[in-house]
Amino acid sequence: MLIKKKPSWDKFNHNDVTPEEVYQQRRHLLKQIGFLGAGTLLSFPAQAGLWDLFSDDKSSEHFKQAGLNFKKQPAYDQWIYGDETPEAKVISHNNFYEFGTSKTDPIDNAQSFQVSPWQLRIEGEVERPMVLDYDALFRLFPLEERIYNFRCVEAWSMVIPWIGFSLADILKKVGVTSKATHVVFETLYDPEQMPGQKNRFVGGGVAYPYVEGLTLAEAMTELTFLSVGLYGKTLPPQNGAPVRLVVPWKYGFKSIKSVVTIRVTDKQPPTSWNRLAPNEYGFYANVNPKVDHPRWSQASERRIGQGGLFSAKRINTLPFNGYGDMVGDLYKGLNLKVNF
Ligand SMILES: Nc1nc2c(c(=O)[nH]1)N[C@H]1C(S)=C(S)[C@@H](COP(=O)(O)O)O[C@H]1N2
Ligand SMILES: [Mo]
Repeated sequence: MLIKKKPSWDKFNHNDVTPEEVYQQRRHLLKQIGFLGAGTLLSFPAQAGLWDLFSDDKSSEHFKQAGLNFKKQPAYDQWIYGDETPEAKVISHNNFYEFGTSKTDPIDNAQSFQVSPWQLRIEGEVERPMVLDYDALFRLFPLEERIYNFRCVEAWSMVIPWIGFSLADILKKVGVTSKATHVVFETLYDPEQMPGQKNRFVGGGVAYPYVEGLTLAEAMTELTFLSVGLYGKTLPPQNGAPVRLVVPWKYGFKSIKSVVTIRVTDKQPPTSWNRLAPNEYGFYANVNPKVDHPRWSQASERRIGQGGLFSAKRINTLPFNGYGDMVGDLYKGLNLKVNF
């Protein structure tokens, strides 16, 4: 399948995207020749060299043409190259209620969404507040590619190759004050562009702007990612362009899209889904197969893009979505059934 498009949100000029099969085959080959196993043994330049053997990949050129590069991060890849959910699924099966509540509404309704100019404010309990414009999002910090498992509270999941940087990089740059305990995130509020913000039936009853929050410790942990791209390209609008949070050990609703404000605070903030249905969606929202949603089990998940034609493969859900070794310590002594 040749995915050919040049939508308005695509600010960095590029040509046709590599046909998906070629991309997958190349990754399969890398896997076969032990690129990933070797990745832990080889120095980074050696890994990069090996990757370059296959670098007719237009999708990474997309970033390169803009003078941008990203470093692959095998350390996070319990999900190896070749395991990713097909790009076509990642960009067409979305939750982004600002553009409508069905899975295909975001791809259908978000294509003219303006992502540039953009301003991301970092404010509140910080020593040096900052405003990042569109270009700064891509240039201020070294970009990394990380393949993360992504688990929606609705019990479907995908494996997604994100590009971005750790939220901690920004927080270190602005310097949080001694009062800081939590971090709040807000999506753009622009009802003219986002039909769901104009009409509560389209927007699923959420009070906009969409807001999310983390504890400071969660925000500072390396795994917490600000994504500006996926599959080697800038984010499509339906996935939260130009910048969105990715918190892979939490249910997907924590991974707020199209962020304009990051505010460091001294108290736990209200969050969109918790406000709407507090008995169903907690503040923590850590992926937990042992704590069911009141209306369905969380013990397993449908892996989108894998399995048969009509039914996705069902796999067991892991505590903290498989990232317990990296984040479990954050919750020592906390009752996860009460603090769901
Ligand atoms: N602003 C905003 N962010 C959002 C949402 C939303 O409706 N609005 N949906 C959330 C939910 S429920 C999920 S599962 C993920 C989906 O991300 P994806 O479409 O990139 O897979 O985005 C999250 N971030
Ligand atoms: Mo979700």
